[in-house]
Amino acid sequence: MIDLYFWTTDNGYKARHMMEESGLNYTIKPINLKEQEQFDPDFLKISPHHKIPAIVDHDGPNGETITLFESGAILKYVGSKMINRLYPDDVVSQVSVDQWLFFGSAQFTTIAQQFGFFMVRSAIDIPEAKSHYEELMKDMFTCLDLELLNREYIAGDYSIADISMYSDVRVYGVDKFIGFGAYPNLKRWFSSISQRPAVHKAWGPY
Ligand SMILES: N[C@@H](CCC(=O)N[C@@H](CS)C(=O)NCC(=O)O)C(=O)O
Repeated sequence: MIDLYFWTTDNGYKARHMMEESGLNYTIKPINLKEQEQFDPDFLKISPHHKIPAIVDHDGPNGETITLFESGAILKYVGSKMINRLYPDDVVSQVSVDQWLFFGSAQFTTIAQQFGFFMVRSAIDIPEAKSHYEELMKDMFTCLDLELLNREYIAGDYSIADISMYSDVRVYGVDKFIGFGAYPNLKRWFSSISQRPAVHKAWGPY
């Protein structure tokens, strides 16, 4: 059994999407960020930088309990543990998945969060910050769209690399933010992943 420490944010949904794809038993432990629950001392023992998502696997390696934070690390761990692996076994495929997984975690979501902050949550309107992050978002959408021209999924077969980017494409692909008009391949990728039963469950009520 895996405990998933979750809240309804892009990174939270990445991990929940992964758990649904895995078919492994898991329980959602909500960490209400609006109530600052991420600073609870018990949660900080699991996730020292007060961030969701995090997991506790009570059936970890050698049958021992293991804790894990950082969405990319969680995707990789769960992807390696599941039966129909979404993290491949062979090194050449791993390299391909890893580079896009790290792009998803370190680049794509990091910029998307800043874009979201200045577009939605900032108490003051800063047009320069908005246009700066909008350009960066469009640049990343363009990159993904070009990559997906000749591939169904970002690293070949559907994998944790796709999961690492799906949530922010879902949140910011809508017309009021970036939109899909200039990115037909990314739109096709997004529609295909959106139809997966695991995605319906992951983005549904809990
Ligand atoms: N690099 C981390 C980022 C996680 C992250 O930014 N989590 C946010 C929600 S999306 C959070 O928990 N924020 C609460 C806080 O910083 O106190 C990951 O990929 O898991």
